[in-house]
Parts: sequence; C-alpha cells; structure tokens
Amino acid sequence: MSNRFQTKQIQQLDSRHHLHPFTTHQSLRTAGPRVIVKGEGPYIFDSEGKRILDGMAGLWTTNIGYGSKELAQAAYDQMVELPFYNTFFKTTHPPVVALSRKLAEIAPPNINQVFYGSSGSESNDTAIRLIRHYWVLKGEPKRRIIISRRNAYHGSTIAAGSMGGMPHVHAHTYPLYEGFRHVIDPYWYGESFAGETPEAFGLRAARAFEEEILRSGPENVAAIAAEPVQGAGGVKIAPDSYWPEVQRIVDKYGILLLADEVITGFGRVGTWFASEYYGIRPNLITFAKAATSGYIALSGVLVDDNIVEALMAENDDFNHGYTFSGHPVACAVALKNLEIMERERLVPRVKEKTGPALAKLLARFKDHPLVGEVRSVGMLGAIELVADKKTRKRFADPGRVGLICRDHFFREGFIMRAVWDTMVCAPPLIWTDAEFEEAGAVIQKALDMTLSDVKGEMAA
Ligand code: PXG
Repeated sequence: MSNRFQTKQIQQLDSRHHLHPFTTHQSLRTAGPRVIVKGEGPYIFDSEGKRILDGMAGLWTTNIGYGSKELAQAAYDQMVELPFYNTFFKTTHPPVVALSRKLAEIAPPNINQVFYGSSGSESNDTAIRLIRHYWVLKGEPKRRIIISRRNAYHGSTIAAGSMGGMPHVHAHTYPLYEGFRHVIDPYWYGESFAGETPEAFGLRAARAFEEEILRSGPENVAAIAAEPVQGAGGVKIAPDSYWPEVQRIVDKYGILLLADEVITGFGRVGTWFASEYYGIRPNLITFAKAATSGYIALSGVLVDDNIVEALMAENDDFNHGYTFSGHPVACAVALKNLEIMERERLVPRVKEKTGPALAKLLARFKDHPLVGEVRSVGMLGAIELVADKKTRKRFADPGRVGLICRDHFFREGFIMRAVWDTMVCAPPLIWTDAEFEEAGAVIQKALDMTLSDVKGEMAA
C-alpha cells in the first residue's frame, strides 16, 4: 500500500467518488488528499510510509492511541455474540446495561442515566429535544430559548449547527433552527479590552448570559449550552472567574445547563469530565469521540435525575431515538476503552504528568517572535500566531499563516490543527517524555520556517 502509483490511484478514486466534510472540494481535488493507512500508539502512517506523530488524537478522539488489539477483540467478541439488536420496544442487552452503569459511576453524582447516539451532533439534538420537552412537562412550554456562545461547535445537524455559534456553519443552514441565541465566547486573548484582566473579562463574558436572559425574558429561557473548553473554536480556555459566574446565573434563573463534553470528556483535562474540573453542575452532558477512543461511533447524553424524574412522571413516550442508540458493539468497545483508561491511570496521569508536560512544552515557545500567547488545560493546547506580539495584531487574510504553519508541521511529521491562525493540539493521553520531546523539536522547526515565510509581514 506504499508506493506512489497506489497513492495516486487512491487519490483519483477519492476525488471521483468521495465528498469530504468541511472541505473546499475544488482545491482538495487539485492537491489530492493525504492517504492515511495505519495507526500505532501515538503515530499514524501515510501511504508513502511516512510516520507522523498525531498531536490531534485523530480529531480530539483517540485518547488511548492507535492499534489497541484489546479494543479490536472486544468488538470481535461482541459481533460474534450479538452484532446488533435495537433498544426500542422494551428491549435491552448486556453491553448497553454494563456501559450505562459504568458511565453513571464516572459521571457527576446527580447523573445516573444515559441516552445514546452515534455522533456528537446527534447527542446535542437529543439534548435540545430533552431540554424543551422537560419544560413542557414542567408546565412551562414557553421556555424554548437555549443560549449558546459565538464560535461554539456543537455539530452539523440542523439543530446542533444552529445551537453552535460558527458563522460559516450558519451560512449553510437555511434557515437556522429557531430558538437559539449566542453571546460572547470567553476568549480573553482575542476579545478582552486593552488592559482588561482575565478575571474581569471572565466575569464580563459570563454576565453576557445574564444580559441575554433578561433581553429574551427569563420566562422564555430553557437552558445555557456550552463546551467547558471551546475546542474547534480554537481551544479557548475561560478565565477562572467565568464558570462560577455562569453557574450562579444558571442557578439564579432556575434554567438548565448543558455541558457539551464531546471534546473535553473522558480525561482530556485530567478529570473524567471537565464539568468536574471547573466545578459546574450541568443537568445534561453530551459526549462522543473519546468514549470509544474513536474505534467505533458512539455518543450519548448523560441526563440528571431531575430531568429523568420529569420523564418518569409523564408515563408516555418520549418520541426520539436512533436505530443505533446503544449499539451493542459500540457499547462493548466503550466499556473496554474505559477499562483500559482506568487500568493505565490515563486520567490522573493528565493531571499529574501529561497535562503539566504539555504546559511546559508550549511555554518554551511563548517568546518566539510569531507567538502571541500559548495556553493549555490538561491535554488541550493552543499557540496563537500573530504579526505583532505587543499589540496582538493578526496577519492579513486570517487562516493563511495558520495553514502555512500546519503544512510545515505535517512535512516535519507532526499534526497540529490550524483554527484560523491559532495552532491547536489535543494529543492522545498516552504521550510519554519521548513524544513531548519529539513534538517540541518539530514545533520549534515549524515555527521558525513559518517565521521565515512571513518575515516581511511582521511588525518591526
Ligand atoms: N460538540 C463538540 C464540542 C464537538 O467538538 C461535536 C459536538 C459534533 O460531534 P460529531 O460527532 O457529530 O462530529 C463536536 C465535533 C475540528 C472538528 O475541525 C471538530 C469536531 C468535528 C469535526 C471537526 O476541530 N468536533
């Protein structure tokens, strides 16, 4: 699978028959996609045999790394035993029960039930429907508005895409699904006023929710929805003052809090869920991605006892579900994945070892002429590329320099993702000193190469 003819052939067939997600189709067809053929531990390999250190865990996903035979075996065993059965019509099966019990164990104490899907988008749609249905059951059907944040990514279905706050996603959603409002995201580096401290900015950003509640009428507001750390938006880590203030506002108005932990769940920041890390008490937590370390599609909504009680009191159908809700093979793989994470102590390791190591690695580059800010929490990190460190002035044509840098990374055998001109990473949780060292050498080289490409555009 590793000679040029085969690579070319794969690329041609791909161009002819495969429409990629979030892609400029014309330019992809000109350049041809990278062909990835194998993964092993922290590395992926392309069809030319090139070994690449994956600083993005696939796409915020492969927390235990690639090539786990144990997960493959768990899938095989379950496929042989019971490859599929639905969970509609008064039916269940052992893997979905075992996984649900495990998730209830690692979720916050007031959360004991799970509703399954196969993608983060689906689970956010489920959460939206649950939130609105909950308020109907409570006799307050006017509460339909869900307040989210600008630049949030909650998925690509019509409802989740509307709840998200990305203008380019909204642009392809005709019309937006009704009932969402968006307020400022807690992005101190990009959004604070000159001289505003992170603490003051965090409070201001949190209070934007309260302003929106008052503007919309508190009697119309159902919930606040947010990622504990905004991932695809650029690894935006809220100042310490932010989350306690958001929780205060949620409590004051008696609304629900939906934490979208599709990226932050399963140990990414050093606790099973980032809600625990930030001390927030969500009523619903959506998850996907790393639940199975990406080996198979599985997602879900963790639902608190209060919402479940309302559903129980109704004694009627909640008319929502997916064929693959609680898919037995996906559940068996997730269960084994969580077992491996526990056995290898991957979550406490983020807190004690890998998280601090990532912070230390990024700190090495904060004085680089191209770098405006580095930030990280657990195994989520970001490097802001700017034309002028002092004034935080960006390069013209946002995203251009990020792509230049990303291509240097790739050529040097390392993957980081460019969110406009912010380089972000989310390595698998298995990194050891060797991987941090390898990444450090590549980052230095790629930043230097990018600097030499854009030197003429830098502030004097
Ligand atoms: N919520 C969050 C916080 C996400 O990051 C979703 C929901 C949707 O999940 P699904 O499984 O439907 O994709 C996501 C997905 C990127 C990128 O470029 C990020 C995601 C998906 C695709 C690309 O960073 N996150």
